[in-house]
Amino acid sequence: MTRTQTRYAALHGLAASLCGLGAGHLLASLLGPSSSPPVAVGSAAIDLTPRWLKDWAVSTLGTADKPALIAGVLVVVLAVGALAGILQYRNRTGDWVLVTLGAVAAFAAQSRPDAGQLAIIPSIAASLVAMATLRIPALRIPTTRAPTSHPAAEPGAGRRALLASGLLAGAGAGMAYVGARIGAPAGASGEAFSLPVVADPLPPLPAGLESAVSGLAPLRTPVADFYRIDTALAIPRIDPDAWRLRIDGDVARPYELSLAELLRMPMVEADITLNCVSNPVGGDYIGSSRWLGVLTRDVLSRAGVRDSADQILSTSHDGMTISTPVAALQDDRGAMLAIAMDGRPLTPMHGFPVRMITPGLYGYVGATKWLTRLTATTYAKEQAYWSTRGWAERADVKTQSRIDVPRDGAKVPTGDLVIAGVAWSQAHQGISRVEVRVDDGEWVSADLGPDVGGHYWRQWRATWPATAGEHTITARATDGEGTLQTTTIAAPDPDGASGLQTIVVRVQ
Ligand SMILES: Nc1nc2c(c(=O)[nH]1)N[C@H]1C(S)=C(S)[C@@H](COP(=O)(O)O)O[C@H]1N2
Ligand SMILES: [Mo]
Repeated sequence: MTRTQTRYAALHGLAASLCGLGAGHLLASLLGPSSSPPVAVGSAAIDLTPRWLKDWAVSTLGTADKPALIAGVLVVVLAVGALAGILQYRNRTGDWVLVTLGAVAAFAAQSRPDAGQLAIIPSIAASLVAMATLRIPALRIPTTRAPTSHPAAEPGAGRRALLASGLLAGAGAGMAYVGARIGAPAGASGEAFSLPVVADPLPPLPAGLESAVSGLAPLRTPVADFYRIDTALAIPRIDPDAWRLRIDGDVARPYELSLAELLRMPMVEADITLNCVSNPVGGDYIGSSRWLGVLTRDVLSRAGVRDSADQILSTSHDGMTISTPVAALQDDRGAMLAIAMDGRPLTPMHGFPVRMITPGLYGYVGATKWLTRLTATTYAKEQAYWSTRGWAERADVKTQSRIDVPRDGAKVPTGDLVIAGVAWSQAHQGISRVEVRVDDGEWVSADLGPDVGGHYWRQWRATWPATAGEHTITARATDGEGTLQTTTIAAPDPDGASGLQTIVVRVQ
């Protein structure tokens, strides 16, 4: 093959694999989003990724790690597709490359915890479509000519091959787009069910300090801005009518609950701040909302958890497992199985139809989304997903304060400077005081925003007559039990970051 022929063959392979991917993604939108070939391969990769690589990806890419992973999978697939194109022209072995690619994806798809009976279909279809498109005659380029021959030199052949490849690639992208539209979980899922009435509704939320301080996190995080952390590459789509919660393990009476039954149980409302153990000091993997749901202990007590159990292992639709101490789910903190946040059913992204919310615990040990099963067991017997990857088995939220205003590195004028932020201590009765310090000066108390309860963050604000020069600003919080937040600097791994946040401002 000449170099030009090789190039056309690669292009043909690329277009064929794109077409296959599009067809696979379209089929997966009907059969279950996790069966889409690149999603299945990406999800399997997440589970197989060694700890250090995952940490590196999260710390360098943050929440862009998912798109980056998918992009990586696509690049590899397209490169292998190009290779298949070349091999197909050279010695007809391209088919084997495509069969292998399809088999890898099919294997990944059927190994997903939420895989249905038909999960391998999109992968098989993808490789069949790619193999078929590699045979489209319009794309054939002459291979029998002398090595000097050049497809572009043969009237029209090169242009025809280019055009056909372009059309194929377009068809693939089109199918993928249609699949994405069909598969997209409904935005707010507000129509999915109507919310039950609460016997004891909470008073409306007081006005927050954000109306006076621009740049300060609002007292209630809008659902659209609420951080998202999970391992799901495709957000699970759960039919609320088919959803069941199984309560089993070391219990006297295992049982199953439908959503309709759950909705008939006594409902509670609670204002709770949720945060991720991966949140660095000063970070924004934290959000606050009003949750509506059923007390977890009401659901557990019907099953009768045996005294031998010290953890509840919760399982999600997509196979995530999370360990929560039995005590945290049965004491008076108000751990709940939430069905709504901020006055609407949960969005698919935040766990529709039912998720756990456990005040005082980081999300990875108490906030299982797309919840399907609660198993009473022991820490000695069962390890959850993150515990087998080096994170602490138990983790209370650490007391923290965050400076939102001014931004680190900001240039500000001399004169009164507003310093503001949020502080939280869900595991220790909330926040009783926040102080700020400029350079090595005295600690000065900030004004606190409205008190929304010990499980909720507290806004704060202080004013400092800024003088010219570069200054550092530090904040610290005191919890509701009177204990100052620790100055010990710790990374998020293994049980949450600690240390004081310091920012630098340039006053001119
Ligand atoms: N099914 C499932 N639930 C999950 C997770 C997950 O990966 N899968 N991640 C947990 C983590 S680490 C956090 S911090 C919270 C985040 O919830 P959010 O995305 O609604 O903010 O969900 C928790 N629940
Ligand atoms: Mo998390």
